[in-house]
This record gives sequence, structure tokens and C-alpha cells, in this order.
Amino acid sequence: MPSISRRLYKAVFFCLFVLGVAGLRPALAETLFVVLSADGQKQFAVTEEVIDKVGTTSFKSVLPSTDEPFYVVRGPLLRDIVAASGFKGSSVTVQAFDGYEMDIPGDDYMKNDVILAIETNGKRLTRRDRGPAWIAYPSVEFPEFQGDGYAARSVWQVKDIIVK
Ligand SMILES: Nc1nc2c(c(=O)[nH]1)N[C@H]1C(S)=C(S)[C@@H](COP(=O)(O)O)O[C@H]1N2
Ligand SMILES: [Mo]
Repeated sequence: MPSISRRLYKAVFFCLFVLGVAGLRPALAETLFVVLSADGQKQFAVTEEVIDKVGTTSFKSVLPSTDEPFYVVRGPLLRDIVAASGFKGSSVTVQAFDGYEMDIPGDDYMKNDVILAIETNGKRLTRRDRGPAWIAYPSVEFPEFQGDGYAARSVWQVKDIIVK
């Protein structure tokens, strides 16, 4: 008797495990934004899984066009996302869902912790609040990033990153 219930228990546990993993897959596979090679021929989809793999960084940032003096932002480093894509280049062009686009020099993200913020003040960004990702500079610790040039590079609603 105990061995049967033990086997049943194991079988139920196994089924729940399989269902759990299967249920998680679509969420992990969902593409937030895409990294492209300079010629546009190769694409690397940045999913939740990719972000889990490269990890995230958090700091305070003054975000342009907002009401708060600063936000606590969190997201993967831009240089880690570029490295994960495998595409080589010395700058990126970031294109947003609203059609805005801006070049970001490699020096910015190689020498500094520039992130693709997917979270502000602990809350995930949706496209409605300028997600899925927002280029953020560590502009509280380094106020030189509060200038107009860097505000223009603080692209929200990131859709594509072209490595050039
Ligand atoms: N997706 C997206 N990001 C963007 C913009 C935009 O229009 N769309 N404007 C940029 C510019 S030019 C600046 S100066 C800052 C702040 O925009 P603001 O003019 O609304 O303050 O956001 C930058 N990020
Ligand atoms: Mo601007």
C-alpha cells in the first residue's frame, strides 16, 4: 500500500512539474526586443530567458520626460546584450516602437553601466509606460549624464538594437 501511494505521489508530482515547465516556456520565450547585425541579415531575439542569463544591474537614474526627480531602474547592461548577440560593432542604433531612433556610441556602454531598464521602482515596464525597455544611464551617481545629448539617447519603448 505505501509503495502504491508513493508511486502515485511521484506520478502526480511529475505531471505538475511537466505542466509547470510547459506553462513557463511561452513566458520565457517571449521576445522583448531584437538585436540586429549591421546589414540586418542576422537577428538575436532578447527574451526573458536571455535577460535571466546575462543578469540585471540596478541604479538610480534621472529619466527624461518624467515627473519624479529620479527612478530606481533595473535591467541588463547594454554591453552584455550586445555581447550575447555575438554581433560586432563600435556603436548601436536604437529604434523604438514609436519610430524614434538614436545612435549610442560604444564608449557610452563599454565604459559605463548603461542598461536596458525593464523595471522602474520595482515595477515592470509595459509598452504603455514606455517599456518593454528604456535606455537608462547612471545619471544620479554621474550627473554628467543629465545633459541633453544623453537625454536624447535615453530611448524608451526599445524595439530594435542595430550593432554597427
Ligand atoms: N521612444 C522614444 N524615446 C525618446 C524620445 C522619443 O520621442 N521616443 N525622445 C528622446 C529625446 S529627443 C529626448 S530629449 C528625451 C526626452 O524627451 P522629452 O522631449 O519628452 O523630454 O527622450 C528621448 N527618448
Ligand atoms: Mo531631445
